[in-house]
Amino acid sequence: MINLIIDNKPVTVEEGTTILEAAKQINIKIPALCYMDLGELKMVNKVSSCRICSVEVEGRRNLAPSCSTPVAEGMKIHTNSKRVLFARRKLLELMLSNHPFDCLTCNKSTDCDLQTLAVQFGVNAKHFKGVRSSFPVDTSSQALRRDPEKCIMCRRCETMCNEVQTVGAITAFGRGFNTVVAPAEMQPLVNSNCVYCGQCVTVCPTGALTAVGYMKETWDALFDPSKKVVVQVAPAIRAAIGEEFGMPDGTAVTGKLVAALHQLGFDAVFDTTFAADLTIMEEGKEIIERIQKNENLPILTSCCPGWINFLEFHFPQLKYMPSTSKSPHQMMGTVVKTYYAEKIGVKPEDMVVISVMPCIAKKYEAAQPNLETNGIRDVDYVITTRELAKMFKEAGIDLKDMPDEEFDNPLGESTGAGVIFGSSGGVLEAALRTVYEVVTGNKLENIDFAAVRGLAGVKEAFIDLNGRIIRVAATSGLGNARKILEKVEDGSIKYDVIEIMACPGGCVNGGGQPFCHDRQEKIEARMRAIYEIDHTTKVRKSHENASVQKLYDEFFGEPGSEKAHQLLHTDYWF
Ligand code: HC0
Ligand code: SF4
Repeated sequence: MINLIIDNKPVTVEEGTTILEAAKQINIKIPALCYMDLGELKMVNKVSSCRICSVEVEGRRNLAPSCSTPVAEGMKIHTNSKRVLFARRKLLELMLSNHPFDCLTCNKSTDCDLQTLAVQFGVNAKHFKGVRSSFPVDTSSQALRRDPEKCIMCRRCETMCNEVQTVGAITAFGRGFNTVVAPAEMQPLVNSNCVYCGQCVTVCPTGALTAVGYMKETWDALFDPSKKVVVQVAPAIRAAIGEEFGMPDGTAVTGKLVAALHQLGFDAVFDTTFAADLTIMEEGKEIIERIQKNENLPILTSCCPGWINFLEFHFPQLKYMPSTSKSPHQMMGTVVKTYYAEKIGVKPEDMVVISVMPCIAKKYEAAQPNLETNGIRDVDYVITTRELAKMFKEAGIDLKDMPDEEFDNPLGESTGAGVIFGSSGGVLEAALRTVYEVVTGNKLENIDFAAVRGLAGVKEAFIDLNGRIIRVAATSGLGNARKILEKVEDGSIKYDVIEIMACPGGCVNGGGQPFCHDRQEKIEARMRAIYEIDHTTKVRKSHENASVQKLYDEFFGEPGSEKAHQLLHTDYWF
């Protein structure tokens, strides 16, 4: 153990601890911009490029970056001496001298770490004149927006994209003022292998990487009297949007969310979890068929578009493996514009479907040419949790003050199984609850598959289906997906079913969720909220969803029917 003194407070920490981490242990907060260490999520960036965390170490000539300087016995450290504070202010002034001053209109405003520090340090004017770097904004994609002039070269996005997600879509080019983080050969994003997982957005400290917004299109639809505007909300929204309104982490706000959406003016408020149950009926059927025929195994889940994009670029040879089921929100879009449109006597072209998703890749998915029915988009626009929170605020709606309301029928009923889709392992668990009962004809006594829950990168379980032992896994984070698929390919591991989610921890940690610094705690709280909803919901198995059963009776016939295949399945976009 190492003994040292920070700001006159003694502290004893393990060898190898950095000064920044040691200070944290005695509640001394050192500001930082490029530093990132997100615990179990295994996201670590210690490049010391911003130097904002510099501290004074007695006896050393230069200030030391606390994020990468290990403690040493007897060190005496000052985190807020005159010299340190002067240096931090100058560093911030230098950064801002090469930064567009458009905070009022930047969509990261109030969530920007650079802006927060500038306010904290009273840096409110440009003190340096001279050259500024100049790069065009990349608006080529439907999901992700790159504004390189706002980049402060913290390299968090590179770490996320290259090391955590192992996608390798963006990297730094050039030197000095000409340095820019961009796709290979400085191509626009749309020509790159970016999978739009949005994880870089979650760690970008400024507005350099943000999600493309569709709030205007959503408002336009709401104000258009000729349109019937239907909204659906993903499972993970209810566990996180409360954070934007000051509610404690992990507060489930389902009823309040529905009330707020009604108040915003949507004609019908449906639950993507209904469609998640529908997905289980379709995907469950595929799982059973492939297991019984013992072919094309493992079957991979297909509901995460970030993962499907990753498959396109990194494992195209495995294209036959994923289920052909559309993702739940796309299924919902199709069902709204066919079954529901017919029921209420409205032409599908007069309907607008908005999906509220914790995800950025869903924006890309919804725009894919093949995800339409009879020439009409299944889903018109996707907005994120953050965008919906902004719309509520714009309309003067405080979620905290809303009453509880129910989703509308007939596409609002869901089960606990549908809700757990929002957490890594949930799709698999929901599928197992149904597949087991359909195959064995027996009631599943313990429906909680705890082994596939939680933040671990790869989670495994075994289940006995009438004597055939099925081996399943859930993996989240594309780096973990890569490892597992490489083993599947080289035959060193055998699975029957694998759930893959692009974001570490699943949709609760999606690229469209509220920004947060204490990420691991937040994700765990959101996961707890999801499982609590499941636990307290009366119906917890997808095949017991009465509205889904009715949909089959009235419209699709049975899971896997010709009509179901035509409307609820797809071949992928590559
Ligand atoms: Fe998810 Fe989904 S669970 S991908 O994470 O499958 O975005 O929450 O809506 O579609 O249901 C996201 C979350 C969804 C879909 C569902 C799936
Ligand atoms: Fe990389 Fe995902 Fe960001 Fe694309 S969205 S640049 S794949 S981290």
